[in-house]
This record gives sequence, structure tokens and C-alpha cells, in this order.
Amino acid sequence: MKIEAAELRLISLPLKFRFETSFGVQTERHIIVLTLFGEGLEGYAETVMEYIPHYREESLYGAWDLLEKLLLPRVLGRDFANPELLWREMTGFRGNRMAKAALEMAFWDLWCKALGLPLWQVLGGVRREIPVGISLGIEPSLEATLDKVAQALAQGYKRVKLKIKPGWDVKPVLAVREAFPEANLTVDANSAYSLADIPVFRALDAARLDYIEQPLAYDDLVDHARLQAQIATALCLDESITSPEDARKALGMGAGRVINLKPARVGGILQGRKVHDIAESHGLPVWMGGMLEAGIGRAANIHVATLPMFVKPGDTSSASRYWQEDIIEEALEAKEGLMPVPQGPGLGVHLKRDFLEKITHKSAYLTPGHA
Ligand code: OSB
Ligand code: MG
Repeated sequence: MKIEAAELRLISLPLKFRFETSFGVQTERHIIVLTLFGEGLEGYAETVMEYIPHYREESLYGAWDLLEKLLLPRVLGRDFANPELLWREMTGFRGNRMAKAALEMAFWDLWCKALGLPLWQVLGGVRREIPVGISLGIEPSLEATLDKVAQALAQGYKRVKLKIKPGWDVKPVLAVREAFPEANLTVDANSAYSLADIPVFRALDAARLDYIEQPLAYDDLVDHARLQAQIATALCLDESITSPEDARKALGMGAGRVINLKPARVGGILQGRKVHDIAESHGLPVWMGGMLEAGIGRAANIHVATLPMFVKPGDTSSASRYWQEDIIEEALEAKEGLMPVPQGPGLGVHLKRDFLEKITHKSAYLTPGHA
């Protein structure tokens, strides 16, 4: 597949809810929408990083420049027989896996469209719908939290994840457990704690959570292994896993027993599948995470979540929960906690061009020889 041209588009999309985590509050998303053109086809991708590097180190400021000035000029006008060869082209550049993942996602879409097959089939997926849960932000009160949990369960979500932070942990989580004795509950600390907080995690054992997500530093494995050895509840790693190598080390040393797999965080779909395979070799499950994606990224995550080890419900809740209007024509809606997998070629999504135009702040059209 020859990459003949590319378009970068910076959009902003207001969230329907205020999403508070231990690292801050989000009320809108800022996204780079990338289109690759080749052989009369178009491949789409969207980015996950925000302007402020609160989650991992990558920032939207850097991603735009990297894509425009380094990654796209490197591949424009060139022919890549498959995504693996495209990935190899980028391995000389360190880090920046979310930026690389955007280029790779658009290439997968383009390549699968040329094959005439949906992405999930090309990947070797095994299911037509994926089990989904929901990630709830920190609410202003316990009452509001209980309300949100009740709503989510009534909508059929198969797991409810609560965000926690120091000062908002054991008490509200035990209260939610008491109100919903049978619910599949988890918590996500987004790296807000240290080993000094072991008593908090010991106390959380009483909440019978399916797992505790990323309690310790975003770049740590060693302390997570220490914590895991001292509590009953499984740890799930999110921020700490940025590559298949990280996954191999983390699972090998007992830093956790579950991985929140976000393909964009580990360099894209191919690297995501490698992380999945490493978990499989350890007999451990993964689940599909989310970064408040719009339609393109949400669709990509759904396709990847058809791989066999995605047995736990993920964070890919209905698009209508996030957006008044999405950037794609297709409605990505879960029913009874099951999200159907788009069936068209590639990602199986079509862009809403007029809407995209309205929410675009800047754009760039790149051809071979650019930069
Ligand atoms: O830690 O999983 C996380 C959103 C943005 C950044 C990090 C995280 C999240 C979520 C929301 O938990 C998942 C979603 O609904 O897309
Ligand atoms: Mg997380």
C-alpha cells in the first residue's frame, strides 16, 4: 500500500460530562484526526494524548509536530506491504508511542480496506460483540456516585470502574460495595498513591474489587510488585505498560495480574496485539481501556478487543454517553453491556465531514517531499 498523501486536522469536542480523575478534570477532548490517502482509499486515525501530559508524557503539542515534521515525511510516497513494515520504519525513534500509534492506526484502516476486510478479521478476532463496562469520574458526593453506579448497572454495563484519589477511596468504595453487593466493581487511582499507602489498599481488599488499577507511579513496576505481594486484590497496570517489553517484565515480576490494554499507549494495534499475546502466555487476562475516544479511536479499540484474551469488560462504553454529536456516521452503542463490532472494511467507519469542518481549528495537507 502506497501512502500518497496525508491530512492532519486538529479538532475539539466537548464532553457531555465533567470527567474528574486523580490527575485533573476534563470537560472536552482535543484530537488530531489523521487521514492517509492511497490507491483511491482513505485510512483514518485519531490521537489520544491531551495538551497537558497528565496521564503519560506525550502531549498534543509534540504529537502534531512529530507527525507533521518527522513521522509523515518519513513514510509519504512510500509503499508498505503491511503494518509491521510501517512500524519498523519508526523504531529508530524512541518513545512517542501514542503519536506512532496514530500513523499506524490510519495505515491499518487503509490496508484492511485494500484487502476488503474488517480490521477485527485481519487481526484474528474471535467475537462479534465485546463485553463493556464503564469508567465513572469522581463525583462531588457519595449520593451522586451511588446514583451514577445505579444508572450504569441499569443500562447493563458489565462492570463499573470508580476513580479514586487520596481522601476519596476506602469510604466511598465500601459504601458503593454495600449498596451493590453483587456488582462487578473496580477502582482506578491513576498513579496517585505510594507504598506509604499500603493500609489504604489493605482496607480496599474488603470491597471485593475485581482489581485495583494503577495505584502507584506511572513509570513504576518495582513498587507495584511489592504492593501486589501484600494485598489480596489483583493489581491492574495501565500507565506503567508502554510496550510489549514492559508487559513481559511486569507480568514476569508479579507487578500485577491484569493489564488495561490501550493500543495507543503501547505504540498501536500491532504492539497491542503483542501485549495481548504476552498476557496470554502468562495465562492472564487483558481488557480494553479507553482515553475518551471519539468514533475513530473507539471503533479501533472495539476491533482490537475481539482478540481472545479480552475476557474482562472494558471501558468502551457507548459513544452517546460522551458526545452530543460524534465525528463518525456509525452509532457505537452498547446494549446490555455488549458493544457490536463494526463490520465494514477497515475500521468500518465513515467521517461526518461537515461536522468535522465545523470543529476544526487547524489542518495541514501533506504530500511526498513535504518538510
Ligand atoms: O486511566 O483509564 C484511564 C480516561 C482518560 C485517561 C485515562 C483513563 C481514562 C478513563 C476513561 O478511565 C475511559 C473511557 O471512558 O474512555
Ligand atoms: Mg486507568
